[in-house]
Amino acid sequence: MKTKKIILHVDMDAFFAAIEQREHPEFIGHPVIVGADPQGGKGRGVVSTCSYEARKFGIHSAMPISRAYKLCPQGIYIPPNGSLYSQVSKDIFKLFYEFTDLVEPLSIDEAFLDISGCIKLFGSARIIGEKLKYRIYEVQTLTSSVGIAPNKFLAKIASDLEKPDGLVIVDENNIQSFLNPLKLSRMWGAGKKTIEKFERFGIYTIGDLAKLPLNVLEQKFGKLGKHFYMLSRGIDDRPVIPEHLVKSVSNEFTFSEDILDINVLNKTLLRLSEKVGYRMRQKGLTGKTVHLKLRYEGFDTITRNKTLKHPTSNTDIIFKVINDLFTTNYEKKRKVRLLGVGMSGFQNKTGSQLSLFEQSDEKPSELDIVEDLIRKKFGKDAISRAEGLSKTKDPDRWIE
Ligand code: TTP
Ligand code: MG
Repeated sequence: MKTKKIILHVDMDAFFAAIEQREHPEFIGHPVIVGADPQGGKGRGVVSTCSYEARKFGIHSAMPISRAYKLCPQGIYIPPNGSLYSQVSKDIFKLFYEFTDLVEPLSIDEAFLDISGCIKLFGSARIIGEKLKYRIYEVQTLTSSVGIAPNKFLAKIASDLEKPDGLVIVDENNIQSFLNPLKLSRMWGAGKKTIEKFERFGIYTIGDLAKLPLNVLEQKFGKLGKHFYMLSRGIDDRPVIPEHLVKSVSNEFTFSEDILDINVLNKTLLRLSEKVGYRMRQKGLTGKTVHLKLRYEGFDTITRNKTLKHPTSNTDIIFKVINDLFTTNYEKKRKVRLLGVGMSGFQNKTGSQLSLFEQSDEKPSELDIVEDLIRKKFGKDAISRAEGLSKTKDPDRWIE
């Protein structure tokens, strides 16, 4: 018999803005906007996030900063301090492990915890949710929102329903009535176009969707039909994958201003490839699949990948593939907000998954070896082939 799962999703409230309010108590109770410089309404770039006080003015993440300024000129505008936010994030994640080792990080401020095995120890799911929120507040003076449910899909919806400082528990006997009134945008995988398509059929809520038979959904949405069928009934079997089993290494970079300059984009891709190559080599890993993440102005994001014949951790090879992926997929003249490089399809150092006659490109180049030594001695950022990049990058914005 399959044991019942209990999944907890935790997401920090107004994360970057809340940290700024904590660091500057005089900002508490005021609209705080973290993002690009508004320059009196003429600024370029976007809002990273804003405090709940600022949300009352209609401001939200990814909104042009000039628009935010029009809506709330009296707001407190702050540039992001990425290294501080990364550190706070790391410290918060440590607290999750006080409850379970089954922690899957999702982003800088959210994670899934599989708490199925520790209910007895703590008493109940609700007690775990309350304790976790309390610990985060006790150590960090930051509020978080928690959702607890029989699966990831429901837990993630639940954590968002009563933000900020929310705790929502989905009763396993009332899943359908929990889902029925919710908008389709809550469905993982339902983008703008899909929602428009549903609306043309008079489907507006998850409850409407749950009335459709599987064959109709498959006819209209192909493979995604089954996915929507399952989710609209609250069925989701995805396991929580703990960090040490996450099978990829990636780094991304968010520009403080959206970028058109192809030189800056290329240098950033090289820098990211170096970082990923370095981390792979430190872990003794080689990988076969190279991933590119490309986010345009306004949060429109694509991911592309290519699988190599032979596994590698060689920076030159990673960069060459990334460069090819970028050149083929980048829509010229579109401003870029974020770039990411990743590797997956790992083999370990002994090449245990390599077939006998398969040749490995594992050998790091001489340059990789020298650079790794320098990094070990002087720190991760001591050297980069993307020379000159330091002039254009804002080091606070590296998020790993
Ligand atoms: P979110 O968890 O989406 O937002 P939030 O924590 O600020 O607010 P909420 O209470 O609604 O959860 O994202 C976490 C952080 O990631 C956020 O504080 C800033 C950053 N971020 C951006 O920089 N740009 C974006 O467009 C988004 C959505 C988030
Ligand atoms: Mg958040």
